[in-house]
Amino acid sequence: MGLGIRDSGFGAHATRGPHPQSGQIPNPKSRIPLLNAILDKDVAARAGWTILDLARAFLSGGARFLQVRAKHASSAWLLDASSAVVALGQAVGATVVVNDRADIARLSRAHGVHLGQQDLDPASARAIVGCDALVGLSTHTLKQVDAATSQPVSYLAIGPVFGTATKATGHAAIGLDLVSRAAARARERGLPVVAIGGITLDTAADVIGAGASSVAVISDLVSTGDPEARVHAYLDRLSQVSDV
Ligand code: TZP
Ligand code: MG
Repeated sequence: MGLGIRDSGFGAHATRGPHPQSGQIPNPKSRIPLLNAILDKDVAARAGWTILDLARAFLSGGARFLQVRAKHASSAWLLDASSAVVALGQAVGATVVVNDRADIARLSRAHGVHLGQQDLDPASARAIVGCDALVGLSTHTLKQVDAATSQPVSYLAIGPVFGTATKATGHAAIGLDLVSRAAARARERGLPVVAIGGITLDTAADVIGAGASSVAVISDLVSTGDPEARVHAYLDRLSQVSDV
């Protein structure tokens, strides 16, 4: 059984089966929201926000692709929070994915799960969330990008693009050139690329210009104290560089 995906905002990606085929999606840039607004429990708390209030602010600002991320929370907390964010997202047709946890994604009726290289492999995660759900996978090198394109994934993330204090990735900043190369390779296989790591309002447009379909942002969205306005500013700026 799938997750009962409604309009996930990803077009063809939401219905991607377990075996993605090359060229299935001719223009990935048209099928993924430009901003992936990440609700990180720890970053939110440091900025004085609860996950739910921050989700409301992101959605009010126009974000339609959220990820719930809580590395140090209990399973029970994550399920409650994810379920609540999914309900908020449903009201406006936003896509919500859960970081790391395919089980929580399924139980919360999220649209999918975002995996890291150390999490469940995409096929195993998809066995939990279903063939209609989104499965995203973080990558840090072209080798990982190439390996990921033969996995049952819906999108790839690549990063850190720039230096970031939010996560000790163990990888040096990859820069825009690698974003371009990763996006080109992924696009050949019909997969959009979400770029992540150290992205700010001032650099987001360049990242999209380099070929990413979407920018994932954590700390910069809470950096001004007005995340709703910040999200709005990102969408405004990104709509000017997007070719869709
Ligand atoms: N994966 C690679 S970098 C990163 C993750 C989760 C953190 C990005 O956070 P920020 O605050 O947008 O730099
Ligand atoms: Mg992970």
